[in-house]
Amino acid sequence: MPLESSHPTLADSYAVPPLIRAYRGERPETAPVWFMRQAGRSLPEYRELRVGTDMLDACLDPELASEITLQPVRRHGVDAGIFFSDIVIPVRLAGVDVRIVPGRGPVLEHPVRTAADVASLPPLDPAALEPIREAVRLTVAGLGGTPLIGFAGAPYTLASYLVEGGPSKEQLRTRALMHSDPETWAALLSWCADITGAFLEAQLEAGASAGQLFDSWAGSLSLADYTAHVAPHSARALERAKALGVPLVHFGVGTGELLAAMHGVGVDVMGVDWRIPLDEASRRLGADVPLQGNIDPALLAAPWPVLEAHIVDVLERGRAAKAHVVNLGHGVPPETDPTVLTRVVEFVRAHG
Ligand code: 1CP
Repeated sequence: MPLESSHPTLADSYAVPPLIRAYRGERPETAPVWFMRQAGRSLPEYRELRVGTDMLDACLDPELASEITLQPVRRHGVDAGIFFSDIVIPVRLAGVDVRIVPGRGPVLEHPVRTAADVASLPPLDPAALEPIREAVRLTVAGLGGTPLIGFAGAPYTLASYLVEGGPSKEQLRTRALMHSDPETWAALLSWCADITGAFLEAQLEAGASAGQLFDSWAGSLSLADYTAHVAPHSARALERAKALGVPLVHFGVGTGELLAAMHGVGVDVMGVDWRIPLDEASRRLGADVPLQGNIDPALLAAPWPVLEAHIVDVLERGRAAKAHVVNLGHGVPPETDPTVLTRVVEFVRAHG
């Protein structure tokens, strides 16, 4: 079902969308807004569609993935769709046995922990990405003038699931492998960079207007480890996307100490979680770097006046940067009342 707003006039069809203008460092009339994890469990229409379909199967069904991507754009009127998929999709498409366990996250039948495990990781056949390309084409057509953001997991975050075998708070085994067997580590991260880079490239080539690299768990690394053992692989993952000339965003959780290094892998925009204010992030990065963030997701459950005061503060501090795309500091919590998200969009449109 196409969106109601998908009937651009001739003039509109030549206009650059506010999101892309902000990613390029301009300040559109109001700050663009979208939410990480805007598709998914906070929406009753999503829960209804997903009944009886496994998470990764849903991602690989082009019609379903496209419809789920469009749902939050229709409901909230956000400035972008984020492609409905998952960071482990390229792992699955390479033929590795990974599942998403409801309420938990990605889980591997056989964790990847030794040199032999890494050596036996299969390459990703580009043809396997066809359901992703097809879903993106359908979604871009359905979105009309609203841009689609493609995404991929960064090599470190992806590797953490492979090594730990599932979600992990501190990635102890992963960080131990990094130091105890640097050669195996480098081979593992190169494999991750190749498959995740191909996943992102496929989305951009099929029509996504921007790309976001999620290094969600990089915040558990020291700056020295990030710089020596991770950043070069993240840069490699982005190489092919960079050649396409679309704006690229980099985001992690708890990465206040890593912001400059993460920007240094060659992205245009930095996503910031809720732990440091945007004016401080801008001080660390330099005022010419556009920022994305950083409403505390916890406050979506607070009384409106509390949330509103927080949003006003985020908008004001965001003025320190050259441009600001409003978002949360991490994903929408599953139990969020979706009407609150719509109200946030309306408030930002009126005040941002
Ligand atoms: O049954 C379900 O609905 C499963 C829940 C779910 C959903 C909706 C998972 C399992 N993944 C997704 C979709 C998803 N994953 C999207 C697209 C939807 C959107 O943003 O609107 C995106 C961008 C992701 C990316 C993703 N997956 C990240 C990076 C973003 C982040 O939140 O930091 C990570 C770390 C994952 C792994 C993952 N997949 C699913 C879960 C529950 C997790 C996190 C588990 C953990 O805490 O380690």
